[in-house]
Amino acid sequence: MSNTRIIAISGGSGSGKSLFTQTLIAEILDEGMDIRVLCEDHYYRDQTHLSMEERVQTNYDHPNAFEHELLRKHLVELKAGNNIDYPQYCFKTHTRLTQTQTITPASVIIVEGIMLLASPELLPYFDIKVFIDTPLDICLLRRIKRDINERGRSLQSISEQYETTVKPMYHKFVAPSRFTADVVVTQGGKNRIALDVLKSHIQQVLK
Ligand code: UZR
Ligand code: MG
Repeated sequence: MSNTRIIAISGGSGSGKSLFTQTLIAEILDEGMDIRVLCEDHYYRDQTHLSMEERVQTNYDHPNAFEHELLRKHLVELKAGNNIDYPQYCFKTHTRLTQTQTITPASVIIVEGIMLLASPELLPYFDIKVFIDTPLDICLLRRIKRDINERGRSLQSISEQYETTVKPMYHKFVAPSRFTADVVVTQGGKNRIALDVLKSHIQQVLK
């Protein structure tokens, strides 16, 4: 499987990366083609050894919050045609679950996450680098809704995290990583043209 294509989809938290990726994947699977997705979020470092207070204070918007070395290894394994044990992460407890999920190789792998293009050690693995460029106010509104509904957060904790890490780290790491991208997408998961362009590229590869 050495001709495996790896597509990275990055952008700020709440930019629409996951929606963009899920829409693309669903449409490709619908057509009976084989593709895999890995979320960088699953590679957050386990915080079991810390107290809840320390876990809450961790900077999750820094490249070091992720075990990129494991993600890199997994990309190497999938490219070599081997299965991987995909980690599972809980945002409510900030811990990695003990069970993993087996992921088998495929010709096209999409990796999605905030710090992918800000990590020089990962860049050589990506055949196509996509940056979802969404204004920060739109990202924040989405993040508020999602973190309350899916990640067990209060408005107070969301605004504190936003001021202390999300916004400064976006400017420090995520925004500059846009310049490493091959494709910059506006309007997030709703950009039909960008979805169609990537989809036809993937269909070409999978043919
Ligand atoms: P996406 N995050 C947490 O809030 N808790 C964790 O245990 C791990 C991550 C948040 C993280 C980042 N930041 O902005 C976001 N903060 O998850 C990335 N603060 O996830 O790209 O899906 O929005
Ligand atoms: Mg997401």
